[in-house]
Amino acid sequence: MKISKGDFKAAIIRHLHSTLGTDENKANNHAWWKATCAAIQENVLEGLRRTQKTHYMNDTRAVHYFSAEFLMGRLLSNNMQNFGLYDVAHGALKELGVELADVLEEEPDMALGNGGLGRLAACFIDSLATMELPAIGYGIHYEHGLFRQEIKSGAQIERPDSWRDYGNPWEICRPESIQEVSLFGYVETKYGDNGGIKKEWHPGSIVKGVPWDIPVVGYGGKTVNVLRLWQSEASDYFNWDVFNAGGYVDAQRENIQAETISKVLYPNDETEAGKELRLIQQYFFCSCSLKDIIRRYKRAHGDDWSRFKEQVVIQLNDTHPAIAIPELMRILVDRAELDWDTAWDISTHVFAYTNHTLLPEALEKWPARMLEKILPRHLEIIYEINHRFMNEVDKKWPGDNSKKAKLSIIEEGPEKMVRMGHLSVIGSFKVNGVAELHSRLVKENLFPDFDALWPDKLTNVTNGITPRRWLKACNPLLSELVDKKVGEDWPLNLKKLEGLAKHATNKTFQKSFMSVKQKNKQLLADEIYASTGIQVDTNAIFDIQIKRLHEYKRQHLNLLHIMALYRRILENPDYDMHPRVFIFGAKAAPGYKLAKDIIFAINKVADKVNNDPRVGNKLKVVFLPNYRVSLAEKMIPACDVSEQISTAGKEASGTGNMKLALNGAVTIGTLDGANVEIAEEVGEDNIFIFGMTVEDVNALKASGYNPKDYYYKDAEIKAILDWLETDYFTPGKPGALVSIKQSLLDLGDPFFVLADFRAYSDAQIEVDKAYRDKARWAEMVIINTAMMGKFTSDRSIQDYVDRVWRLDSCAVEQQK
Ligand code: 26M
Repeated sequence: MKISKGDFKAAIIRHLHSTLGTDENKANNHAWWKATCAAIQENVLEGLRRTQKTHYMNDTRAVHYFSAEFLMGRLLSNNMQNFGLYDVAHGALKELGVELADVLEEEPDMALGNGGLGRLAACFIDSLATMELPAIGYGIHYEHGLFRQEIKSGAQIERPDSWRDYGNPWEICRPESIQEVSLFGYVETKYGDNGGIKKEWHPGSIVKGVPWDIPVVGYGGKTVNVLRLWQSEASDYFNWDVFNAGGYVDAQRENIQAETISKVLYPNDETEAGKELRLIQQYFFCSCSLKDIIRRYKRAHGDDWSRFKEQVVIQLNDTHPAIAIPELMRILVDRAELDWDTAWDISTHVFAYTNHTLLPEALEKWPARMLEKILPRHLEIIYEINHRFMNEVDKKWPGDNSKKAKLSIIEEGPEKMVRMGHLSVIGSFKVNGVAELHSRLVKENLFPDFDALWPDKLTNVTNGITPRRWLKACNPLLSELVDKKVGEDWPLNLKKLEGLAKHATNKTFQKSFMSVKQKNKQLLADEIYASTGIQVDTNAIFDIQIKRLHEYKRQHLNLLHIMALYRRILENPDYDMHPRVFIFGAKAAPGYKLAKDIIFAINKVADKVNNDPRVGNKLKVVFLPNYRVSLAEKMIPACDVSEQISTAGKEASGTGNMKLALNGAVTIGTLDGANVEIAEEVGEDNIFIFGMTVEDVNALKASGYNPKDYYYKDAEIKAILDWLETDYFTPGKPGALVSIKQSLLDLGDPFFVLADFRAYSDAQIEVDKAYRDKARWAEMVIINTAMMGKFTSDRSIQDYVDRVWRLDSCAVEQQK
């Protein structure tokens, strides 16, 4: 379906007039943006209709991706690109006197996620549509996405994100598919004539789930799947008789404001326990989604449940949607009246679970008391699942009570807790980690006994990223160069990039490649100036660390090294280094005090360094506020050095590492997460690996790590940490940065920052050397782009199809 520039121009004007009620003379960029979206949406909706019809007619097996987060970013550029209409739109707008780039900037990010996990979900649904796989994403239609970050006097301030304030041109409300969700109340046990017992849940509250569909356009525009997001609303009616009869009204009824359920995305925060609303959010979207799936299944198969597990596979993106397991059991046993074994056989062939972290504080546990209050029937079902599972454990390890305690869904203690990870493993037919190293650690450290019990259940699927957004769309200059060298089909077959490798030492190609990098650096320099007023030299090394702020990611290791460089320059004005700009983007969880202190410290060090005439252009430090998908798209193409410096064993995979390397950045990193696999792909000469391995970390921990050893033995480390205690960076406020020193010295440096400091500093010296050898650097950069083929999310999705989902693609009939 090719559209001419003239037709597209007419469509934009038509929408300006009849959708927006304005005209060419009055329209501002926002109106042009909306009209352009509406013109593209005509194609989107046509593709959506065809896809849904095709999937219905073919009664396809489909994957249902359950995720509390989808970090979609902007959609216009992506959708245009995928329909092959980017140049057409660009030309049409030009003739109307409008710059496409300005129009694209009008679109607010859809920031319905925290970071890696949410962006992974977005890349995956892009790949699913591109690969013509029948798939639907299910999540929450948050009114407010992740907070907008402002920096005031160096400190993070959180502001609400209102992405839908002026209307979202992509979403379609589907009132015909509204679902109802029950909460609270009590369970009645009924005794049947045949001696059987039946459980009846009398809810204390009912809320409505309203689905909003976001079309997901595959590359090439053939398949258009949907992301279905549920919004909560007050239910129109409530059957008071039901529980007046039970007499529990006052005792059991909870009044939650229905609208608050989907009001706001929870930022990854320290403690989850006690956050009732978070559990309600999870149950709300899982229950709506399951009912939606069942409604669709019944339309084709009636009450015959025997084919359900052939038609439906549900991928749980972390444990956030784990409550779907007892919810499906409840529907099958209490509602469909299947016997337990039949229901359990269906459930355990439908669910698969992805683990995204080993951090103990991030493993979800809910107080049993809280579940009992909000979802009394589900707690009973969880106990029943656990009871039967404990019998299985006893068969494998007869009489071993410590095994039972370790494996149980229920953690005993002063407060009984329900471990959602255990529930997920027990209720799923496959469990995967997100990089080779991480999956090994899931087997060896997190779930070793489950692995012994079910040796085929635990597996690996290494993460990936969509090359459509993360190279073609965000880096048009490099894309054009790549097109010329390896052909234009690399966005669908990223291994084609390997064709660049043979040109890696070619002087002319090196020059073209590095001139693209230079132009991208200039664009970022302009952005930096516009948003911070800091002027940076594009001949400097652009060294970038972009990710959520967390101690395990060790932004403070980067900061200590920056302070070391600063100190070396002050001590020796001729200190020999290539000029460098250190650029950060990071949001801290609002309740994570030390993370916020680290942001404050980065900004305070930046103030000092950037305004110290003794430093000149050698060193600049930039903290770009409000890091988000659309800002990442500007930073990634301009990066020379990619910082991937987490404590070994802590970063499950990382995906920013892949995006940066794909765009020709060289990684300085630890042997952690997918860095290990990136190193395998590019070879050890084209990456700077430093620091302790997982084994080193374990050994040091076992022998008793004392950060003070490093403080007293390494004069530079001591000087830097002591510097943090003075008022050098916070004039008149000594001690304002002391919490960082305290965490590293007095609180035991839980992420081994000091232990890795010297190795990191040495690796940075190697980076500096390599960069100064222009030919060597260009070769490394080209090899990095060339060898990223493995990390397309298309490969990840193919791995899921082969190892987990067993799914066939389905060609959507196209318009003649
Ligand atoms: C915990 C306490 C305080 C602040 C944050 C957390 C927290 C940490 C990790 C909460 C959840 C966490 O895990 C979920 C997650 O986002 N994991 C990320 O998933 C990505 C996609 O698989 C991986 O690439 C990242 O390595 C992994 O951290």
